[in-house]
Amino acid sequence: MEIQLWREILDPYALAVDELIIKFNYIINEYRHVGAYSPIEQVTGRVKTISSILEKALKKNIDLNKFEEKIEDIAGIRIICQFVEDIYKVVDIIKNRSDMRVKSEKDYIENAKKSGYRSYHMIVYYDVETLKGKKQIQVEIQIRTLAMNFWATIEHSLQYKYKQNMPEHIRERLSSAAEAVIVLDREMSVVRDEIMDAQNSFTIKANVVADILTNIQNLYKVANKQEVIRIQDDFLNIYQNGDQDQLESFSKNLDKVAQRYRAQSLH
Ligand code: 0O2
Repeated sequence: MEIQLWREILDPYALAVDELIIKFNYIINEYRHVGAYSPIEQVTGRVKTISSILEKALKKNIDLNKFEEKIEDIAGIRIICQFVEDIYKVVDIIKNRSDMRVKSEKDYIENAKKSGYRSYHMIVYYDVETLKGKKQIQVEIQIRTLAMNFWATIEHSLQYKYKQNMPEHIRERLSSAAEAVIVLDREMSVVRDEIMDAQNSFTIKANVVADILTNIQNLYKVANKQEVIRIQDDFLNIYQNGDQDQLESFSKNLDKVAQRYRAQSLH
């Protein structure tokens, strides 16, 4: 196949990956903007290179005329979560969306691979719009924790280095590292509620502070400068003593002041 033709075939896959990265990042932002904990920590994506498509087709005896149908991971999205519980939340989010249709799922967390590999895999159908019209793309979504991702990344590069001949002692090390990852994820789940509380209050505080600063900035344009400087000093005092309740009530009062000025400016 000519390189130009490959490009024409693979471009919609790149579009699907780009769109999905934006959409999953949007989910992260939606959670954070309401001060809630996001089950998605990070999202990345890639389109398989022509050489790995050819390699996979050769390895799995796939007819090149059917590679788009048979190779399900030409477009790949990887979602990283902090905790195992989050993975299943993300799976539900994906299942409830109207822009993706689940073709198949593999739970390599409940049923880890022999290598020790753990992740949740979903193949979804996703439509993109091109000049030639709508094109349905298959996308592989891998969902895993930070710890699982660390293991898989190292193991993948060792697989690449040794191909089929990974020395037994390295295989054993990887296997015990996989066990350690299970223990680590389990330990993290135990402290999950506390970690989430800490992260939530951090996000809530950041949102309140952003609201206060926006109000102060806007007031500076319309209100008495001395008064705004006094408000700013009050804010700094409360901020320094670190009391969240006081910060929130200060923000509410400031909202009222800002509203009063807005009302005045209308008269
Ligand atoms: P690459 O280079 O990441 O694209 P199967 O026939 O079931 O063995 P299949 O159909 O490819 O394999 O599906 P599966 O098992 O769901 O694996 C799909 C992808 O998951 C792989 O893509 C890897 O990215 C990842 N994966 C699966 N098993 C392992 C493993 O043991 N270690 C690591 N590090 N990753 C794994 P590719 O195309 O194999 O590779």
